[in-house]
Amino acid sequence: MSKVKMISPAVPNVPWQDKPEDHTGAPVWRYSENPIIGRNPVKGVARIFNSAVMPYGDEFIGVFRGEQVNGIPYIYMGRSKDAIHWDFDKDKIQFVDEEGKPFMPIYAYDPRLVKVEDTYYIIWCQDFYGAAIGIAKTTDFKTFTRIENPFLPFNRNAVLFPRKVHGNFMMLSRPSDSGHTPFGDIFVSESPDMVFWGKHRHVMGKSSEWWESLKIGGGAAPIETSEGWLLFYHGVSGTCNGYVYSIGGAILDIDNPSIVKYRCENFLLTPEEWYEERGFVPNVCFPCATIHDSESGRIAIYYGAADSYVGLAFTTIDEVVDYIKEHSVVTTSDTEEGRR
Ligand code: BMA
Repeated sequence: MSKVKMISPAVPNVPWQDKPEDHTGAPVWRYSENPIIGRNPVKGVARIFNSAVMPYGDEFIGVFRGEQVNGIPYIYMGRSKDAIHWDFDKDKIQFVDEEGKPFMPIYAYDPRLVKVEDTYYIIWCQDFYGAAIGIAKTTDFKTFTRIENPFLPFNRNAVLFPRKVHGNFMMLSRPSDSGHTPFGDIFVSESPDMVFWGKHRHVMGKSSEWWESLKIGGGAAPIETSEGWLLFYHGVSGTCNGYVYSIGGAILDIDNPSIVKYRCENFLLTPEEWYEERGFVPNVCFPCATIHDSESGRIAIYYGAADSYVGLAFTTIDEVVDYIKEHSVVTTSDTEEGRR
């Protein structure tokens, strides 16, 4: 039994592999059979990466960034019995507007999938006169109704919290430019209805740590724990050979998530394996989801690798929270409420 509690359902069939005995370093270890999704996974789709999955009944469901053979990214649905082997729909998700009429974005990438109360929300990056956030909702994974775009352009990496805080939906995002943004901090915004967003607060910015010294962005939906919201995010370093994306960890205040309680100065996972270092964009570990079991404390992290594959890594709630706390460095911009 874990000493840190995850306030979420039990998922006894969470994918899992024990930590290898010779594992050193951060308390996150890779699945030995990575990548779990290889190239050309669906006819007409060259690569699947940066994708989000979650439990659904006794099985699993997910929304996947599928890079079509014409280079345009779209979102595809997948289902799995074990959260490792996935069956994908042949066609991309067909979004409709509130009247049920077809309403497709020009492109859609980096989807997150979060259930709040009885509704599943898909949040992604799309064109809204430049890179911005799109959202759709579904209750049955058959009809996907787009709702109002939450933020003005330019923005990326929107991540919804799995429950309301003080009666409001909460969403992280990363204001950006429309290109390969060389800057970026994580902000949080609130909404009473998923339409009107405000009360914007700064959560945390790039840090002086080299691995996240250029920009950061939200990753998986925060996990509610007895210590606060556990956030796996990405941190980017700008090298002379391009960006390097690593996975970081922080714990946000449970009642006021704009306040960072702990932030790990070390990365939790950084590109080391061939499928992370070699691909369409080398040196990318980009987390988008976790599956976690509140009974055993096991956490499976899903991350895009090198903009080409999906990788799976594991940790436990106790190990990762202990490590983040032991190696925590927070600045004033992390711990303040972030309103200026
Ligand atoms: C970011 C996003 C991600 C991508 C990453 C590395 O700006 O576009 O989808 O994984 O760059 O290319």
